[in-house]
Amino acid sequence: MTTRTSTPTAATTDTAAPRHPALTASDPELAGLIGAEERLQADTLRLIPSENYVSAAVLEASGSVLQNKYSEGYPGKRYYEGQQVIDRVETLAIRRAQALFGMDHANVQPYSGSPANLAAYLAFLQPGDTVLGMSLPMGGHLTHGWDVSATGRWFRGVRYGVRRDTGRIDLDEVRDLARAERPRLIFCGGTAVPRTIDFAGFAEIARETGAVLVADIAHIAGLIAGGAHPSPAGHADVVSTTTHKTLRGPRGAMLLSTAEHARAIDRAVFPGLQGGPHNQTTAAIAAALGEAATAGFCSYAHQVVANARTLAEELTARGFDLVSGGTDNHLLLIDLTDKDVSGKVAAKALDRAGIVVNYNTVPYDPRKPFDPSGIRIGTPALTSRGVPASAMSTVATWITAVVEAARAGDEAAIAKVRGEVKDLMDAHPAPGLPVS
Ligand code: DSN
Repeated sequence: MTTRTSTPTAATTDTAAPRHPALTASDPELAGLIGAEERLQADTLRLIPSENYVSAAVLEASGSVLQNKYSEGYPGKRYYEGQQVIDRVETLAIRRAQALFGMDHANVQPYSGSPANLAAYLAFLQPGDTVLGMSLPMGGHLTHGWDVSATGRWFRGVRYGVRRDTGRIDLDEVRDLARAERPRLIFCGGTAVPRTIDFAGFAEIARETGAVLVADIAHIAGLIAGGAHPSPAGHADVVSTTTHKTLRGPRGAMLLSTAEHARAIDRAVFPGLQGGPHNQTTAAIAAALGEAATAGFCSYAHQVVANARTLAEELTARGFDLVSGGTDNHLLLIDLTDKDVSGKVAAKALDRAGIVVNYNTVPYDPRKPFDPSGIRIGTPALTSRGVPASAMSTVATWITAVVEAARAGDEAAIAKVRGEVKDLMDAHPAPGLPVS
C-alpha cells in the first residue's frame, strides 16, 4: 500500500491499492482521483446507453507508448519518419474494421464522433449546402445539422423526426423532405433511437434524390458487429461510428465507406480537419475490433438486446411510458410526464441511488432540454459485467422505487436502493477495473 503525501480528500480516501504506481508516486492527488473514478465505475449501475467498460487489453493499448509518435498522413504516405511500427498498427486496425463491417474502405483516424461527421460534410458539401438529419430532440445528434452545431450554422439543416403516434421514424416523411429539399447529405442513426434503423429504406431515398447516405452507427456499432442489428453495408455510402459505445473500444471514431468515396473521406480527415492521428487510440481500436470479431462478442451483443428488451417489458409492466413502446436495440427512452417528475430530478435521484442515467428530451417534449421530460437508459455496460436478463426485474423495481422517492422526497428509500445496487455490482465485477 502506497502512502500518499497529499491531503486526503473524498476522492482519495477510498482507493485501496496502487493501481498506477508511477502516478501515485509523482502525483498522488491525481492518482487518487483516478482511483476514485475506478471505484465509482465499479460500484454503480451504469445505464447510460453510450457508455461501457473496455477490456484490460484495450486499456493497455490506449495507454501505450504509441502516444509518443507523430504520424501525419496514412500508412506508407507519412510526413514523419519512424513509422515502421505505426504503419503496421494502423493497417491492422483498417483491415479489421473493413472485415468486421464489410465495407471497402476504413479510416480509423477521426478523433471522435463529431470530427468524423464533420469530415463527411467536408468530403461532400460546400458551405450552405443542405443536409437532412434527424432532429436532435427527436433522437438525432448535434452534428446531423442541428442549429447550435457548426453543421447547422455552416450548412442548411433540414430535419425529420418521429411520428407522434408511434414514436418511430416515418420514411414517408423522410422521402417527402428529401424530394422537396434535395439534400446533398442524408444522415440516418442517432443518439436516442430505440428502434432498428432501416438502412435499406434510407438508401432508397438517398439514391432517388441523389444524396450521399451517411449511416451514423455510433450507438449500435457493437450490435452490428455482433450480428444483433442489421448492417448498413451495401446500403450506406459512408458509415460513421465512434468506437467506445456498444463496440467497447477506446474513445475514438472511424469512417467507413464504399471504394468510390475512399479518397474523399481520407482527404477530409487528413489534411482537411485533423493533424496527427492518436496512435495509441488506433492501437486500442485494433484491439477492440479483434475482440469484436469473436464469438464471445456476438453473445455479448445479443445479450445487450435481450437485457434491454426484458428491461423494457419490466418497466412497462410497472407503468412506465417508453417512447415507441419498447426497444429493438440497447436503448430505452422513458417519458416521465405521467410520473409527475422531470427527467432531471429523476436522473439526479437515480444517481444518488448508484444508478447512472442521463436526462433526455422525448419527442415533442414540452419541456426545455436542460430539464426535459425523459431519461435515457441502456444495457451495454451492465451486460459487459455479465448481469443477466433475470436481474432486469430488480433493476426495474429500483428505478420505480427511486422515481417515486424522487417525487416524494424520500431520501431513505434512495439510500436503501444504493446499498442493493452495490451488492449486485459486487457480484458482477467489471472488465478492466481493479476494484469491485
Ligand atoms: N454523447 C453521445 C451519447 O451519449 O449518445 C452522443 O454523441
